[in-house]
Amino acid sequence: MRGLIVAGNWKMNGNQQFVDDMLFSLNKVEFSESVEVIVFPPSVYLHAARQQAKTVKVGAQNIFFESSGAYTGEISPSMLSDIDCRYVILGHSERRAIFSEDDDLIAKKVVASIENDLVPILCVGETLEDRESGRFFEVIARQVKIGLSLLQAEQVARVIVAYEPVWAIGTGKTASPLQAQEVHGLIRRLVAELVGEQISESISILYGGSVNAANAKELFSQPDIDGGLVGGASLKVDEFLAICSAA
Ligand code: G2H
Repeated sequence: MRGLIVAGNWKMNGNQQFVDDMLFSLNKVEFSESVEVIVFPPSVYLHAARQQAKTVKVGAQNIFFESSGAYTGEISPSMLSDIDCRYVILGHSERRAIFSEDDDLIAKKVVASIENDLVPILCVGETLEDRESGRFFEVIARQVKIGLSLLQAEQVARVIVAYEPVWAIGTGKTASPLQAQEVHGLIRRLVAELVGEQISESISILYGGSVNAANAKELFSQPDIDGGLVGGASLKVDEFLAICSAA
């Protein structure tokens, strides 16, 4: 039985006070055992957040694939392991669009994270243009196939996939539960073709893109939607907790 996950991607928001306040509030909550809650602060706050967090897990929003070296500005998978942060978001559409990350680079990060005992959340999703052309699943399938291409089958079982249609990110437009379910089902079928049904049925596929307290329950009740990757709404503690309760 796959787990439900609510992941709060804080992006480049907040400050030390925000981190302290959020973790103070989250630490008071007893989350249902069936839900895993993870927050993703900016990297400068990761260590402090990891030390404070009692009821939620903490992860990073990005890593580089090398372990160490002359890569100014980057953090490595082993550094994350070192501070016991076990999750990392990879291939977010903002990384793809603003920082020109391509599928091959993301694949290297995915395998490096697995080799360092991290759980990668591999983000995939189509632009509005891709959706309107009707060929959106070709784009998503390419992102999934290349993103997982450097892994052994059993390593794929440790990956979380997040479907985040670019047209729904931070826009207030959400994919309808049926639109999202359609893509999640297709992703699961594709993973089954790549590595077999057993692994494909075991991995969590999260939905992301303007998830909020009002739409979470219906999205999360779809058979192939195993929780959410939440951006803007994860910055407001009451709304984030309502989303966690919907899972
Ligand atoms: C998509 C999502 C979180 P938001 O980027 O990854 O952000 O919920 O603000 O659309």
